Amino acid sequence: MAEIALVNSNVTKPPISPLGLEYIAEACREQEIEVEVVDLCFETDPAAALEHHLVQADPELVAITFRNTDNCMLLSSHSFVPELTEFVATARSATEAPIVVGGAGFSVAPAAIMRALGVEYGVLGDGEQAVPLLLRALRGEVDLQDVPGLLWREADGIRSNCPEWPELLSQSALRRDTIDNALYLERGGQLGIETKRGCDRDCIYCADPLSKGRRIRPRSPAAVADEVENLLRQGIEVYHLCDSEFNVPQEHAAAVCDELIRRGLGARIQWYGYLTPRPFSAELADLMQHAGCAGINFGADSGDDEMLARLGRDFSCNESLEAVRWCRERGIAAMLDLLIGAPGETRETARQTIEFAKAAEPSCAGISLGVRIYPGTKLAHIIAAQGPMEENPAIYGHAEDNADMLAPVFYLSPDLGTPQEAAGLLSEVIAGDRRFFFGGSGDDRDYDYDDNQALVDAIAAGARGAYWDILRRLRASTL
Ligand code: B12
Ligand code: SF4
Repeated sequence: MAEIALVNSNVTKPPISPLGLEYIAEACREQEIEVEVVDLCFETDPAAALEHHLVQADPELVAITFRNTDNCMLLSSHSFVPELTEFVATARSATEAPIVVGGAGFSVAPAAIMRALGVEYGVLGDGEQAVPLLLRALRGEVDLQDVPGLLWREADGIRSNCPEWPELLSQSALRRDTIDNALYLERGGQLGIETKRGCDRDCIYCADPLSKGRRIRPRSPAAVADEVENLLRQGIEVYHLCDSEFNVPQEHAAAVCDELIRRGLGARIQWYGYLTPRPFSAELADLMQHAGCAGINFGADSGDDEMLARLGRDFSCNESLEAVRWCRERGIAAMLDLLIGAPGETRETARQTIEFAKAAEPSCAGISLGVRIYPGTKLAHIIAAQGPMEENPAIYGHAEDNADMLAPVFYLSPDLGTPQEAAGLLSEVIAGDRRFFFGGSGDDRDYDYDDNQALVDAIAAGARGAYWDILRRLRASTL
């Protein structure tokens, strides 16, 4: 019998290891709480497996991780909420234990998910402190008010505590031995690791500062390197950083690289990460290369400085160009992630963005058409000020009965026309340039990683790395 069943509900392929759940499992273990990880990802019948494990484990608490509310792509929108609803119903029939849901997906729309699922508890933000404390609260040892980030039900509605965003997140070395990480590498092509949590930037569309905290909480470089060594012992050599932005702040990124280099790990591992074009420098690119960095996904967003300012970004197009050049000179693959269709976007700025990306000569570029709107962001406020969503011609997806934005809903600047017209315009400007990926296009330009068979097959055949890097090598026939 386990005290807590930790359930991974993310079953899309290629598989991404449930890093948050693994970190929570380690935190529980440190407090001598017995956990059973119920990973549904590789099960042929996930619901039946869930029922079987819960009946066997008979836990006091069922803790379900919910990573993505949807695939966040306007052209191929797919919500994961119906699947989660089914898993919750199965858990209900298998055990009388209360259910708590958390995770990156949960944290972008917590109250809405609580209402949609009817679960007793939810947690916005970190789970390492919250899950063990919730167990103690259920035993009457502490109050529900003591559990950071907790949402729970009372007669008059859903109550919530503020998250604490604690500094002390995971300074000690994590063992990373509660999940079958070798299997995730074999089927998923890389494994996640965090060097910090949180982001203090003001990009109008982004939910990360809300779901991960605005306070940046770096881990000690030694703890990160220890964790890499623990994973290397399991044969894991290819990683994807799970920081919102690895180079915010730049000094911490450099310190992590220094530590990896000092231990000689740079030559033994390959890793990828998300970075913002500022702060970046030739020196950081050097360090990253020596520390094993194989590729960087830059959130460049736009090729128009006024659009960047409207998006709340704090860098210029020139800085994106320079960042890509520094990578090219050092053999680090660089992807430019572009976001087209935000408020103020015109056919001209969209065209300019594609031309800018071509001129930057990245290894590849990805186009996200339309902006997913999240509750609590500046973008959501801008749109609310334009009147009811259902009457706003720039809103696509679920505009009606969706005030909490749990169902996928997007903004697309009216100047671009319908999503199909906008896609047509962009395809025309891309003009067959094979470096460009197009989210949700449904053809070989698609870089939606949700149930992506091309990736699954390439990984099964031995490809490793970030998915955009595998896809670009596939397109260039270098795999
Ligand atoms: C790195 C990353 C990727 C990498 C993953 C690499 C890897 N090996 O892990 C790649 C590029 C592959 C990727 C792919 C996708 N991603 Co992604 N990704 C991220 C990112 C930056 C980090 C995720 C992460 O691991 N964080 C670190 C871990 C430790 O945090 P965590 O999982 O949130 O867990 C903590 C808490 O949430 C909580 N918690 C977690 N589970 C539970 C459970 C309970 C019960 C409780 C109480 C608490 C709790 O405690 C944990 C520890 O504190 C996040 C944004 C972010 N900053 O989190 C986006 C993010 C999760 N991704 C997102 C999306 C949309 C996707 C894709 C669907 C995109 C696509 N269409 O292809 C795919 C899905 C792939 C898949 N199979 O699931 C969105 C989801 C948004 C949403 N609407 O839900 C996010 C939030 C980015 C964003 N802002 O848009 N992603
Ligand atoms: S887009 Fe990047 S830099 Fe901007 S708030 Fe989100 S995580 Fe931070």
